[in-house]
Amino acid sequence: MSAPASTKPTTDNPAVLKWVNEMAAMCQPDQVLWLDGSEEEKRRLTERAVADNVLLELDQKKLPGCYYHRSNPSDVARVEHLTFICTPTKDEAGPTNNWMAPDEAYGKLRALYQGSMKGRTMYVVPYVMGPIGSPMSKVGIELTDSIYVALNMGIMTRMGKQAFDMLGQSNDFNRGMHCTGDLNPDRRFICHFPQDNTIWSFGSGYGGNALLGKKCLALRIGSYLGRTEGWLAEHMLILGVESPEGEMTYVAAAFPSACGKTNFAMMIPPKRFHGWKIWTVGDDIAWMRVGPDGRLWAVNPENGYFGVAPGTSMSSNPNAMKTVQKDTIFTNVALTPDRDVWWEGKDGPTPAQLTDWKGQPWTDHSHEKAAHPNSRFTAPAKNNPVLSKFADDPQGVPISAIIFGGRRATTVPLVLQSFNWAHGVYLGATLGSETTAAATGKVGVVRRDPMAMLPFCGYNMGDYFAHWLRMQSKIPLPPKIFMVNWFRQDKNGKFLWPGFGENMRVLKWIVDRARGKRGALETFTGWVPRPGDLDLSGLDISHEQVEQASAINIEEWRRELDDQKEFFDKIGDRMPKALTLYRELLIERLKDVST
Ligand code: GTP
Ligand code: SPV
Ligand code: MN
Repeated sequence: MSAPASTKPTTDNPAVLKWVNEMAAMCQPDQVLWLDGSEEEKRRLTERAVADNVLLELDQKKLPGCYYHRSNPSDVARVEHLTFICTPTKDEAGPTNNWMAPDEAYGKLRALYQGSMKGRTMYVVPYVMGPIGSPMSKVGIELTDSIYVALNMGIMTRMGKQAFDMLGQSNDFNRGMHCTGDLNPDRRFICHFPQDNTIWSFGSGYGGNALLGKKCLALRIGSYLGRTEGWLAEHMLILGVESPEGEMTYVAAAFPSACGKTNFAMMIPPKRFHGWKIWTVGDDIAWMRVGPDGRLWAVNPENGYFGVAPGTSMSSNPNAMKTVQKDTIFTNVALTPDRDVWWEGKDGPTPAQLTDWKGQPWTDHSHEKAAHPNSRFTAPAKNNPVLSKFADDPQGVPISAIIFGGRRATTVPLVLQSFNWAHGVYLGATLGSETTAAATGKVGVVRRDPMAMLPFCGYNMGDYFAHWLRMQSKIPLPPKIFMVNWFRQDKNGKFLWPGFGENMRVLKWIVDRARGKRGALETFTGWVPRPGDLDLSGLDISHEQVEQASAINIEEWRRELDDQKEFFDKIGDRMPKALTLYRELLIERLKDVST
């Protein structure tokens, strides 16, 4: 088969050539291929991936350009315990990150990389994170021996020649080294060197561990650069809300992994909101900086969606279903006998027979899940029927509201507005959420996941909070800050709030508040909608249920504030005083409420 890309370097940038040569000398691949991002190249890479059984061709009539991939069963999610921030001192990485000294990490991984690509191809994947021509955008180069990673990077980033055009002769690019290795979790390391703008990943082919532009560069390295350069790299979706009169309001929202960002970013408002439209700018990551007009402007550094498949259906997220109809790679979902894909929660009857995510026969009597709970689709943003026309805008979009939201069965009400920026930072910093299948480990345990960034902050969490607090003085027209919880449960463990499209009702209140158009009730922990403020008409649930979803229970909050202390203590002396004082203030206010 002919080579799918060039074996000759496609740039004369001396820093790039030197680095690629060094890495190739270490890994010793049989061949080094430089990717240009063309359609023709994609076609040939795909052909090779199918020939190598890395991808399986799906029914091309039904799903044109779509392919199926199964990862090793031990390699299906991010691995937080094997993810390291390698700063010169442990204190710089802080108490919430795993730390390894840079020399030790380079040494350990160099030994693993040594000769690791013998008999394999090293793909040189140049890419841009952020819109082409944006002052916010960054160039990365990922070296990988995984054709699956190369193809996914082609969907998730602006991959190819334009990255070298943007880079020119500059040395300012992220150096991403990725080798699949033997996938033994004992030899799996995802190491970040913020000071060197470098990522070394070994032993995983999955998502956030291997697609280095995403969590590794856009968040861990990005957050470090953001602090140094005065901007914010956040685990946030970005959406535009358009009123029937055509008024646009942009909102950014941080929910932890598998807690509803993609769904919220593509939401279709219910009938009651006739004439309202939601436009997606991004579904996972936001880079935000202060614009010349004093507002906070956001771009989505990505160019595609690596979305959770289970639960995605025509009723929960029709726009996502339309997005994955073509040119999509499905990973670890189930396969039907006629080469269609299936997952728990998809529309229609459950097929009687399937091949499950491990490649085993599966019947509808099986007790196992057919699709892995963290199975995903990789789809181009341009497939999204509600893609914002500003998604590629180099300036980004101006943010009027920031929302933090967790997965909480109790305590946290449906929606809450902070009193001011610092209180909003406090709400974000104390965000709690039940763990999900997006990372390995126990699912359903409440943990503190500040700003949904616990696994993604590339430096000391205390300094990150201080950076957020300091941003206030840099943003003359700051967004308003809110907190939401779609996941409150009743006594029987049933979700109280219907969620999905119905979240528009909450979003509408948020947009009105951000524009100063609607009233609210002050509680000790923030502003909440007054009775009647949330538009509930046409909603098929009882007012009592909405009340329960919105309730602020004093006993629960007492426990919550106790629990927050443990986390604040863990951050230690880098914890900003303003946040610990906020907690104490709330405890005092709580005394007034209960007496
Ligand atoms: P990552 O890609 O891991 O960052 O996840 P995400 O935050 O984009 O989450 P996503 O939108 O993919 O949703 C994850 C899971 O939560 C899916 O199974 C959804 O069906 C479910 N979900 C999303 N929104 C809601 C909601 O409003 N209510 C309820 N009950 N479930 C929701
Ligand atoms: C997440 O876990 O938040 C994801 C998936 O978006 S991954 O790319 O694996 O990080
Ligand atoms: Mn995510």
